[in-house]
Amino acid sequence: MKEIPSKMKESYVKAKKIIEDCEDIKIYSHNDCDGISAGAILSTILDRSEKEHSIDIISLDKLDNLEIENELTLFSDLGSGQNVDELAKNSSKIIILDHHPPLRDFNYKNKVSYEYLEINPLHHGIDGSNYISGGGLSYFLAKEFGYEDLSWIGVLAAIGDMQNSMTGKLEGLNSIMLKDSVGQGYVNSINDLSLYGRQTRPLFVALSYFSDVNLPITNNRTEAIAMMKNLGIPLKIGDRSRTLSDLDNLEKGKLFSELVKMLSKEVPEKYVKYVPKLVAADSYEFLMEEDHTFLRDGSEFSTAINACARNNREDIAIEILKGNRTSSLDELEIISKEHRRYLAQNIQRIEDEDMIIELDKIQYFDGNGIKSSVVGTIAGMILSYGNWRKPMIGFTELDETSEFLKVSLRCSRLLAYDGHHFGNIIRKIATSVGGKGGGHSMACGAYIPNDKKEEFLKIFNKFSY
Ligand SMILES: [Mn+2]
Repeated sequence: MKEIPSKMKESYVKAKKIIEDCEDIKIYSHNDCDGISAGAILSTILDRSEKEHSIDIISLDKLDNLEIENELTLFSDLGSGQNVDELAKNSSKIIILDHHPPLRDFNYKNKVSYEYLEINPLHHGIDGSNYISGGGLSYFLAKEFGYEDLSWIGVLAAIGDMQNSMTGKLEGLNSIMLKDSVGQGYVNSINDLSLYGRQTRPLFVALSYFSDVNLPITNNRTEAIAMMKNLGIPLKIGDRSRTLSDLDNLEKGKLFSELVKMLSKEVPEKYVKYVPKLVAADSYEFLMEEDHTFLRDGSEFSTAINACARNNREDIAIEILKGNRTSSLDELEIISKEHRRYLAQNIQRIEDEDMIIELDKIQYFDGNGIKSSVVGTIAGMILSYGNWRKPMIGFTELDETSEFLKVSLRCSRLLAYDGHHFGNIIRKIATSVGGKGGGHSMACGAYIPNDKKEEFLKIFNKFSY
C-alpha cells in the first residue's frame, strides 16, 4: 500500500482541525502495548500543540457509561466496539482512532447532533488485524501535524499488537509508517532469525526458548550450547555472552539452515512449507537506542511496555515513550525484572506440579491464583512443556468476587499458518456457554461464567479444527 485512502485522509485533516480548535482534551486509550503507544503519540501531539489534556489508560470494561465531560474526548485503540458516545452531550466532540470491528458505520457522524469522527480502517475495507493498529492510526494523525519523528512509536505499537505475526512483515498501512520511520533514520528493518531476545538474551538462552515446535534445544541450554559449538559459532565476546544481534550474516545463515533442518525433521509433512517462516522474519531495530539494551529491539521493547500494562504502571510506559526517561527507565527495569520473576515462579510451579492436562485436541492448566493479566503470557511460555500440536488454554479467577473466569489461549504459529483462527473459535465457544471472547489467531482469550469451565473444555475438545 502506497498511501492512505482519500476518505481516510480527509478524516485526518478534519481531526487535526477539531484538535486545533479545542482547549480541553481527554484521551482514553487501551491498556496494552498498542494502546499505550497510541496514547503516547496523541499526548505528544497535544504537548507540542500546547493543548491542556489528561490521559487515562483503561481496560475495555471501563468504557460502559463513561462520563463525557471534556470539550474533546479522544479514544485510541478502543471505542469502535463500545457505546462510548452514549453519554455525549450536544456540545461534546468525540474522535475515535480504532482498528477493532466497528459498531457504527462510516456515516454515523451525519446521524448525531454532536461532533463525531471515527477513523477505522474497516470503514475503508482495510483489515485491522494485520494492516494497521491503534498506534499506527495515531501515528497518521501525528503525520498530519508534521510529526513524522513519532513513526517509531507506531512501529512499536504494531509489533506489540502482533500485526506482523502471520507473514513476518509489516504490511498494508503499516508499511507506509515503517517507510517513514526507516526514511527518517529511526528504525532499521532487516530479515533476521526469528528468536526472541535479539539484543539482551544470550543466544543459547534465546535458542532454548524456541517453542513453536519441541526441538532438542527447547528448554535445554546444554543442547543449545552444543548446537552453537557444532556450527562453529563462538558463545562469547570477551566475558559477555553473544546475543543474536552480535552474529554476522555467515553465522546467521548457518543457524538458519540448521534450524530449518531440525524443524523439517520434526514437523508433519503438511507443515514443512511453513518452516522457513518460523525461523526467519523481519526484525525492527530502534536506531536511537543504545546497543544491547531491551529498548533497541522492537519485540523486547514491546514486552517491557506490556509488563507495565500488566502491573498497572502505564504511567511509566508513557513517560518512556514520550522520552522522559530520567527516573522512569530505572522503574521500568524494576517492573520488568519483577514481572519476569513472577512469570518464572509460576511456570516452575506448573511444571513441578504437573499441572498441564492434555485432552484429545487441547491442553490446559488451572492457573489458580495466577494474576489474570498474565495468564496468557504464561500459557504461551509453558507451551514448550506441553504438546506444541495442540493449543494451550489457561484458566484463572478474575477476582474473588467475580462470577467469571478468565481464559487465555496460545498456540504454535504453525497452527495459525495452517489456517486455524483460535480468536474466532474461542469467541464462538465462549458465547455458547454465556461468556464472551475473541482475539488473534494464535493468542486470544475469553471470559466465561465460573461454573462453565467443564462445559467449555468439553465443547472445545470436540470442536472440529
Ligand atoms: Mn490494538
